[in-house]
Amino acid sequence: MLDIQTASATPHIIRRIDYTPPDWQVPTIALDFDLDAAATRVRATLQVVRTSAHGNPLILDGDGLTPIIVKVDGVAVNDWRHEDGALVIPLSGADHIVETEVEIAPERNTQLMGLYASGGNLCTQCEAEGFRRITFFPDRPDVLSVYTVRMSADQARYPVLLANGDPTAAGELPAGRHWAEWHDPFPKPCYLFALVAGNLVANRARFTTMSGREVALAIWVRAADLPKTEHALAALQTSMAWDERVYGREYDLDVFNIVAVDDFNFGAMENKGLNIFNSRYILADADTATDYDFDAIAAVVAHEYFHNWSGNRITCRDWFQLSLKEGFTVFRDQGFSADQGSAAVKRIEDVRGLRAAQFPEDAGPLAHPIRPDEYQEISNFYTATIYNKGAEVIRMIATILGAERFRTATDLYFDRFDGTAATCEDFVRSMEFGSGVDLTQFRLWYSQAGTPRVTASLRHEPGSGRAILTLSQRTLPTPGQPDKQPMVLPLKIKLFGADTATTLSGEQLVMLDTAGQQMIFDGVTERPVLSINRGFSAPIIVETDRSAADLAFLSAHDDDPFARYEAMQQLMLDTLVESATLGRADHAAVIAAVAGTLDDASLDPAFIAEAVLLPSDAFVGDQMPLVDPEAIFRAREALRRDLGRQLDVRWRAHYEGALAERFEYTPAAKGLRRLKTVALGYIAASGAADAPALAFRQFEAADNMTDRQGALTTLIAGDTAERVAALDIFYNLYGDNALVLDKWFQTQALSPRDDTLATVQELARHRDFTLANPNRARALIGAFSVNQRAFNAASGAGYRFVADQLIALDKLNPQTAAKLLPPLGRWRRFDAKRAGLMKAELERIVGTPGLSKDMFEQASKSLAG
Ligand code: B3K
Ligand code: ZN
Repeated sequence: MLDIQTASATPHIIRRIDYTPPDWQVPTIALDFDLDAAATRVRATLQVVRTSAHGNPLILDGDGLTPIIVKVDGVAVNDWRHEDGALVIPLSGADHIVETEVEIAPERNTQLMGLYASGGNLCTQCEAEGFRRITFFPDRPDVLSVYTVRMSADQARYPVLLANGDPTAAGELPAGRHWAEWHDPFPKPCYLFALVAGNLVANRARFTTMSGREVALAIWVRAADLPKTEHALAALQTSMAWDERVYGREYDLDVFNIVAVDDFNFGAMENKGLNIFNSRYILADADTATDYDFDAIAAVVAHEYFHNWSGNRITCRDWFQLSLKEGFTVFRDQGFSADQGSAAVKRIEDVRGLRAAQFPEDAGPLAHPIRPDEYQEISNFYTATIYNKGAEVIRMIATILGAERFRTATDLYFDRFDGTAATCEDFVRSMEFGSGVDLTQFRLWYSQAGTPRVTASLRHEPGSGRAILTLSQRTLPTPGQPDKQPMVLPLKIKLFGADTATTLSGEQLVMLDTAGQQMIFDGVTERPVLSINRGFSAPIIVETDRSAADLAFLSAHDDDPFARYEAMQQLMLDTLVESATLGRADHAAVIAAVAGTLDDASLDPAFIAEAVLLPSDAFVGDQMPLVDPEAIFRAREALRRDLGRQLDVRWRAHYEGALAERFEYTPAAKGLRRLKTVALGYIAASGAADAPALAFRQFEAADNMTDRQGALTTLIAGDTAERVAALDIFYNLYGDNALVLDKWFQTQALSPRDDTLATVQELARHRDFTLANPNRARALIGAFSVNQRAFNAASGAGYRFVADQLIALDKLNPQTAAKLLPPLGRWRRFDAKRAGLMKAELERIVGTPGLSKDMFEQASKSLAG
């Protein structure tokens, strides 16, 4: 028998430069599913066409499949081979019909890739390489086929049968069974295949497209969840209209179905005409979903819908091009969300997310460019870099081109590559052709990993009225890329006068594309203050010599809301880093700036809530040469306490100002709710005697989950009777709602309390905890491992706990386990003792017999990097 560890020790590396076009195309495929949770029969009929004058056999990928029968042109053959899971069939001609039959067991599929069971229903997930777990097929995105799918199943158990495209026929069968047939006229790669069989009900609506096509929309859920689908359905209609208006993209089938399932490896999947969603991104009502959940639902519904053009009509040639569809589609969904409420707050949230997830990735052992050069397991590359940095790269292109030329260029791209499997290069070239802008050097964003750092220093010569801005850039080495070239950095810049608080120069778009350059501003008659990277125009780290006074000035006067937020964040960061390093810092500048923001009646409460929040422990750690989790925690708590105490009157005024509101899901009401809970957090941080009672009152009186979870989060940081009571009440109220119970686990895993590690260890033995459900695993293990202080407990017990859980999870679901590994790979950022303990856990993982290649790749790269 093959020693699995030996197999892992010599990993199979797939390289981008090795791409060759497929030897065989499959213009049509007919699939026939005889569905059953224990044993499903899959018959596939493929029309295969040789693509050039080669003599190679047909190779059909398979994973865990055994062929029951293989036919060529209607005749059973036995000259095939079964090699590394794939079926190799010698064929003599240029065009054949190949039929195979296999049997699979959905109910035993714990990986949740391929056809699997969730909550008594059957569903599929194929991206990236799950289709090969269903049937033998060339499982690569550049093989596009027209699908016809027939399903038969027990009618009582699976009354609803759905697949891609439009329904074409259905009927009854003997013995209580029934069948349905679906046809998708749009050629697609197999990763977009989907079927669902289940006992589901639909919330239905209609949409008339811009050319007058009538589309029947439906969101399918279990009957009890039907009332929770209104928000997602409305978001779908809004996104369909938005894509017509903003990108000129129209929907193309008669039906659009969405199905929600409880067991899902990530957020949702854009299968053509049949999106399948993690139920957390569909189900919402005021009582069970937070404002954050409502927003995320709309964003994910839009994202998957937008993939119909950026992903499905134009797909990826190979998986190295993943950011072609993901980066662009994230950029599109961010634009959609920005248009639904406050664009400024949306930008702040997106940048916060980028800094929390992508910057550490770019600075660590798993750093990779948005178009990677190699991988072992493609599932490991659905990363913040591909998605979120990918979106920032598209945003920079849009900024450089300007709105009008960008739209011309995207029209050109959609037009030229419709119906094909394209590359990132195809996209960039379309941007160039559509705009006349040369993006030669800009292409480095696709090949170079790492976050560029820009140093900016502004010198004023009062005598000559000149201000000289000196800019320089560098990108630190990343694994496999020791030397970096200067990137193209579009920097939005503006100067303000320190005395008059007026604009000294209008906003300029400066293209920093060399290692260093200078800019001269004339007619600068008073001391200028620099506002740079406004709107976060480039996804970089900016280091300036601006004083605390200048940052405080910008936090009060900058007219770009993002820059205003950023100045405050920088001021807070500088203070926290100083305090964590020296054990003390002067809090006065931060307190004054926060007071100014709280007093500014012209500001949107949602913006105030973002601006007055301290940077996270993790982000403070990212600024330090080595992360000291305890010192950072103490510094942050001390600043929170001071802010709470010294601004007590203001926090209470804002808190009370928002109390009377009834639940409404509008941008204004959301902003007030957010500010209310932020204020409550500061009142509690001040140590005020009435804080637990105040929080408990909010917890009990809440008419929505945002207020209730906000109060719970505040309460469980403390050590009061209210804390225990709130946890019990919450559990008893929502114990039967899996999505809300996830919040109960997650809130405890994120707690700043001293005993969080022990609590989490106990929760892992709770009767409601299971590793089999990815949402639950992420709620406890994933949340705990980003709780910087608890996870990095000096004893190493946090590392050991997470490693134990991931080793267990890997046996069930390698993809979800591997996604949770990166926090253990951050050992270089910590002191020698912690680093040694983390490495020991990584080594233990790598040495685990039977480890998946998903985990092997993540853990071995984390050790080496
Ligand atoms: N395209 C899917 C992600 C698939 C992840 C596979 N490991 C959802 C999305 O990005 O829209
Ligand atoms: Zn996507």
